[in-house]
Amino acid sequence: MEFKVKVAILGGDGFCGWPASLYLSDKGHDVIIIDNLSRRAIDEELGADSLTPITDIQTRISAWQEVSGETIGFENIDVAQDYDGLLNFINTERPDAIVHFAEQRAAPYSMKNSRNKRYTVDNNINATHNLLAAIVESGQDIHVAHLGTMGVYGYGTAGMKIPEGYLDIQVNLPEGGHVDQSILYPSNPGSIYHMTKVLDQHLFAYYAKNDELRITDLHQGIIWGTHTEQTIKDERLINRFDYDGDYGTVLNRFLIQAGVGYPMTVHGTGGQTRAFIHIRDMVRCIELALENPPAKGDRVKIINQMTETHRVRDLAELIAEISDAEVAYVPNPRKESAENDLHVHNETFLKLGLKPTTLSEGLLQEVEEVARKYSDRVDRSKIPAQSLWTSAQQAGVPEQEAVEQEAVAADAESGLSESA
Ligand code: USQ
Repeated sequence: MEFKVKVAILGGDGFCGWPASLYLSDKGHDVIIIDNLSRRAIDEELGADSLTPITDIQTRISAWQEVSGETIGFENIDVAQDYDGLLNFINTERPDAIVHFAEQRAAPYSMKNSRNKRYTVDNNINATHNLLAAIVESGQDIHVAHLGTMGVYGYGTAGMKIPEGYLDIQVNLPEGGHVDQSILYPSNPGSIYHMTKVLDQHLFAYYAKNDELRITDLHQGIIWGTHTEQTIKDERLINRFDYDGDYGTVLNRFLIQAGVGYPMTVHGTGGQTRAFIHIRDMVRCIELALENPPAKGDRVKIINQMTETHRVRDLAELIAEISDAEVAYVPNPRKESAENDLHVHNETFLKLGLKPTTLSEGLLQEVEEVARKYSDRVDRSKIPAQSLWTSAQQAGVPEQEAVEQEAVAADAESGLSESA
């Protein structure tokens, strides 16, 4: 039997939410977007803009109807603030599933100042908790698929592969013998933004246990790419592409920097290794997650949504080779390990049929072409990353030295060494 759901996409106007909404609609699911358009408001606040000229949500939706014949619903609800609006929506529309993307997702933005830290915590935690409480109050059995992050784990291990969410441990008993347990993998977030996804995990664990909510938490790596099969069908459907120092993510930033002749901004030594996934795989993963929900009463299903790992400087050097771009090693504005290895279990999606779209010259060039096409929209003053993680950095203490010392201290405290 064909699998079709009525699905609400919270945050469906954003970088992941929009292509996921189109993909699910294209596959015949009944999609309703809930979004308060906060990402567009933050663009205005930052004086930054998507590289690609995104149209307003109404134009997006009517263009999709014209192109595909499919209807996507839209409601402007602030799920973090308007609990009654959210509950009313759930009671009226009775979705089978809700995909939760409705969180402030930029680590640098979250670290800029205390206002942004507080906004990120208030917004993200309230959004998640309002959703869970509203589902319980509605009395409905709705599968929640949440976009979490690989960053909840930190980016290092005590020498093993990072598991999909849970760590099997043996607790030694004082009277001898031991008990076996499976616990949430110890968290080690590197920013207030990543911390909110750690806090989300605990809310999910509680509601899965207490109310038997069916929840999938997708621990996603860094997205790269911009177009999907659907967003490329019409320019009015184009996805956003962030390149600024707050919202631009590393590989996309390097590609646009290469595209407009700006030296690629490698932070520190570029020894940071991170997990990556192409945007076309992300949309597929969302559908696979919806098709494979946990059963009622199961613990939260945690899946690592990533397909490959790369070291930041290797990415810059690869792009330099294929495009003649320059690499600039800049002082790291963040407090993070200068060098780390990263090994990750990601079998769940592979077993469910995901065919990874891995880094290839063709795909890198596709993004660089997008950068060139819209290069007249680039504001070069928005490219440098200016959000500093610590007060020592803000006070101008010799930056690299302070960051490295603090990173070493943070690793020692966490007990999870990130150094190779
Ligand atoms: N980096 C550079 N140069 C740049 C930008 C970043 O060297 O111009 C470095 C950063 O210092 C960091 C790494 O690249 O070591 C990744 O930075 P990023 O901005 O690409 O990614 P991050 O801040 O971790 O956040 C992004 C998304 C977030 C998602 C996360 C997945 O914004 O929503 O949760 O990736 S993950 O990194 O796996 O935790």
